[in-house]
Amino acid sequence: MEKENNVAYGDSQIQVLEGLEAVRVRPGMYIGTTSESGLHHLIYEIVDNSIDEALAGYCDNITVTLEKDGSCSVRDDGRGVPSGIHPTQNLPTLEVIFTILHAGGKFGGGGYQIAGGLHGVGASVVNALSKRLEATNCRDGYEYTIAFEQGKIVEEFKQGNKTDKHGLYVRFWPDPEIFETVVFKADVVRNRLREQAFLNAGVSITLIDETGEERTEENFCYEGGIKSYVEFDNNQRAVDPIHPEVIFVSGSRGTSVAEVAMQYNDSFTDSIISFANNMKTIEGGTHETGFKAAITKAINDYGKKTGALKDADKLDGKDVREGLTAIISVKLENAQFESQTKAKLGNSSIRTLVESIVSEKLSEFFEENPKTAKIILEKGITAARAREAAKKARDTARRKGALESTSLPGKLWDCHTKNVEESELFLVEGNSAGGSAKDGRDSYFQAILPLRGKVLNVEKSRLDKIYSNPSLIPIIQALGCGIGDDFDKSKLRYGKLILMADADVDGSHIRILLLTFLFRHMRQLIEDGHVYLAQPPLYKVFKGKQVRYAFSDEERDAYIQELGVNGVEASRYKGLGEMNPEQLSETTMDPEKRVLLRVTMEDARECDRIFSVLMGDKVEPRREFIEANARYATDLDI
Ligand code: 1YM
Repeated sequence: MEKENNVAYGDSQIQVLEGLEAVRVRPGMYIGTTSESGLHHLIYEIVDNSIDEALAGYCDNITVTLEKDGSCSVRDDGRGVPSGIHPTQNLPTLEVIFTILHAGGKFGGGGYQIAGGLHGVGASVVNALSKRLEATNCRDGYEYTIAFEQGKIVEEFKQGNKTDKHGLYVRFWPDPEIFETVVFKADVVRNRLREQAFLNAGVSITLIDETGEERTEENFCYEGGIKSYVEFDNNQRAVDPIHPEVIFVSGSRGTSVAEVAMQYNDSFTDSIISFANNMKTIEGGTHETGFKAAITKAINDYGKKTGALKDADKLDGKDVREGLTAIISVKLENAQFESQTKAKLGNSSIRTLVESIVSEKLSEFFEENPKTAKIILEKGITAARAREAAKKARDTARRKGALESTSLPGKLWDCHTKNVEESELFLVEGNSAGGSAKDGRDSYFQAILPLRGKVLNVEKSRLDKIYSNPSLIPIIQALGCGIGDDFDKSKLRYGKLILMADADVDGSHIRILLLTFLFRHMRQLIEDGHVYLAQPPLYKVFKGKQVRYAFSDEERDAYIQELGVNGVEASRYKGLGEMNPEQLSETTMDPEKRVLLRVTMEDARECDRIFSVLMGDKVEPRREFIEANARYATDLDI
């Protein structure tokens, strides 16, 4: 055996190093990406091992600490890792766990961790991608320690002090040579830990954040598991349940298990979040398909049975999902993940499992809870009627030509170019501002559509109302691309849709109403980056012929200083309508001078949540709506 750095390299260690080196050479293969999301995966991998120990019944508490020095530590009070030499690797088990890819009972076979995608690659990958990793294992009356740098042992496995504690402690410093960023975000970690606490009922997870000015500590522990998750999601979105109980069903077949929690609320949208082996499946998959089929069948069957639905009536999937919050969690061996992002479950056996347990047990639930069953059925029937009404309203609107781009709204001042790439449509609050915008525009590529009054709040209205709404129809007509199921982007008439409203609370309200409409019914326009917010100035500061436009109080004060005027002379705009065409052009419309904020869909679900909070019935959560409004505005286009 050769000795180097006090470390003996035998054949097996050389294999180890080659293994971990492979992880460093192709980190993407093991953690998906080396961006911020990959960085956070390191934490999840370690925490997953503690959660497994908790699920095995040996661990009560897991503590994750974001340390001041940028490292992260995870501590559990489980059994600790076996303290001896690994029987086949002939190395300390503690070393094996951090050095052999997919080693050990948990990392090779058995359990659910051998999922496809990113999950369960384990502690050795975290070690390989860390600048340094330290582990302290408490078991059998002693403390044992080991430390690595970039996967190589730097402090050998050794027995330390006596202790009657048990459990494993791991602290790691992510390697800046590997990751684009090595700064953990407490928000990201918090959401994940909370989610894991919901998915693993009764497991107590504490997050300590030492990185801020003040140390914070939060605990997540939910005896109700995914039932509590449903309640939490409803609260987050500020929707009100329409029946008292969260419905819970679970079942298993062979080694696969599935559980579902669901509850209906008074909103018109659904929030279905699904997981496979505790990984969120954003794109759904077989478990979601099975669930959707099952609730459609169970509700229709119940409606037929009670006579509420005639033979000819049938609720479709969309009807029975209106206002539904549901969490679906399945655990299975050999999970297959599909799609680019590996966020879609592909195993067909899971579809059958979820479908059969949900349809059977939901039917049972309906029998035993006729009051709730009636409420749910009625919600579906109302949704179906609204769908019918919407279809009629759309057909009527179509017949009148109101939705075709061939019939443009009377109030539209169109532009000359037909080139979508270069054209812009300004939606302008108020007629007088519309007039200024019309005169201040470059009519070659800029079109103006003045909006009269408040836009319909689509969060509180179904499609039938939209198809007959005087504030929205002109927008649909001008854009030309249709809405909802009829949406066809190839018919879009303008490359940029620019919302231009006053920089006050009313203006913000109009912006949010328009964004809600676009988000719900022309989402792709936001996704593809076609939607912008104009930024009119708040102040004009002038002295003689010298004029400055200020977009904030600070800027105003700076201009007052610069021009040497006293505050009285700095006039504040009360609205867009107060600007003449030249001023409006100069400050807000001319591509050479204006500032536009592009509306992005950073996180569609978060966006959805905010829209629900802002536009739902509850007043309280709306208070901070201006703050929330600023969230959409992230890209600058100057
Ligand atoms: C902070 C991270 O990894 N805890 C942890 C890991 C293990 C055990 C307990 C454990 C598992 C088993 C038996 C078993 C692991 N052990 C192994 C291996 N926390 C953290 N807590 N005894 C203890 O699965 O049979 C791999 S992980 F391989 F040694 F069994």
